[in-house]
Amino acid sequence: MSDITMNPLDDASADPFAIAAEAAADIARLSGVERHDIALTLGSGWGRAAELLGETIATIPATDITGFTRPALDGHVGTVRSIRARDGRHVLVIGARTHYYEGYGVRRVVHSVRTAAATGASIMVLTNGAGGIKPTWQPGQPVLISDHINLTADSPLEGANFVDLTDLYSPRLREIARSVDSSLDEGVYCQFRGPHYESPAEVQMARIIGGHIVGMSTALEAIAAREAGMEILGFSLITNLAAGIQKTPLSHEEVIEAGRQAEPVISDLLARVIEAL
Ligand code: 8IG
Repeated sequence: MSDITMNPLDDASADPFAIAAEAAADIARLSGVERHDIALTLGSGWGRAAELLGETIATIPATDITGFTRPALDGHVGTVRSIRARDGRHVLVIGARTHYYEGYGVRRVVHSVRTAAATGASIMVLTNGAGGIKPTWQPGQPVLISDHINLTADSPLEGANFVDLTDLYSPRLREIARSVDSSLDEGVYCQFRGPHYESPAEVQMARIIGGHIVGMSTALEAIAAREAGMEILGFSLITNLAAGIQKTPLSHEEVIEAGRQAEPVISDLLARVIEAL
């Protein structure tokens, strides 16, 4: 599926779960790994974690997997990797996130999560780069997601499918993460549509309604992962303080630089948490 104009998920009459099953079969065929145990989506700043997890069995261009979307930005194609952890478990590492703001619709946004579930993964680890609202947080700090507020006004669920979201971000998995690093703070993640950052007034709104983290991914993916019956662990790397919380304007370069600096530390943390799951 190399042509962005042709994606089977865009056919409204197609079954997104059947397409995810096809994608999982592509991954099994291209990696030689029949089933995966844990799936991990890598957001900004988290990219190096995969190498620390174990042996890379296969690196698959996302465009070779049914239903995956070619990234709109930069020329480079995202990849999906199959990694064998030291304890023998198979980890599916998704380095090809499709964001809601790309405008392809929510089916494409959650396709990687549904595919991960179809490969057999029972745990979905979602990571992202995000803005921080808590005044005690510093750029470069990783935090756990304790809950979310979905401000996209959209859902990955179709039809009368009333999925419960209590304890969406697994208290059990958060406890394990804190056993690896007791200094991990946590907060409520607000998913905005983007791609513009929030106005300072919107950041204040997010704070007042109970948010601590602002981002452009993860909440819709977590809903799809819950629908699929997976246990979910969420991490945000605070790459910047949210607009108006920090004194200076937000820039994409600043965000990339904070991610680059934090990468060794958070990658090591993530690898140790996954080992402990
Ligand atoms: I990295 O401050 C990153 N992603 N919505 N706001 C939103 N998304 C982000 C931010 C931010 N920083």
